[in-house]
Amino acid sequence: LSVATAFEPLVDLKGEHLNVAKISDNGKKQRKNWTSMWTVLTTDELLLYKDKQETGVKPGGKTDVVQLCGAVIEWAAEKSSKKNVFQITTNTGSEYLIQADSFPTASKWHEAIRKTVDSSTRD
Ligand code: I3S
Repeated sequence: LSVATAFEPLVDLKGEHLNVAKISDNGKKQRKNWTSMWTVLTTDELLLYKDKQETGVKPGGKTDVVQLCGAVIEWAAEKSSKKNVFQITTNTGSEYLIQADSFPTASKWHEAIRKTVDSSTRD
């Protein structure tokens, strides 16, 4: 690892619509309910907004915040009949399924979130 790459900032993915189903809230099982969410990756969180418009409006207007420090991310084909599904399990036991019909899109988010999990867990 070169010095340059070691200090490269993490990619903050610009927002994109992804399908999200929260299937567990802090260990409590939730009924699966797929929703299209405007998804934004920061250096240590995945922000889920109901609408793209919400991002600019009010601070605290986030619909949900997925803490990535100590989270686990894995592909989860067996959890859905949909394709390209991966799961994020937070360190408090919340579980989110994330899906996009486009494999490149799902793969790009999976990879970026995985890197964020790795780096925020290492810090
Ligand atoms: O894992 P499940 O229970 O088969 O998930 C399906 C259900 O949540 C279904 O809603 P109902 O609560 O009305 O059964 C959803 O409409 C489906 O999308 C879920 O399955 P997929 O395979 O799409 O994740």
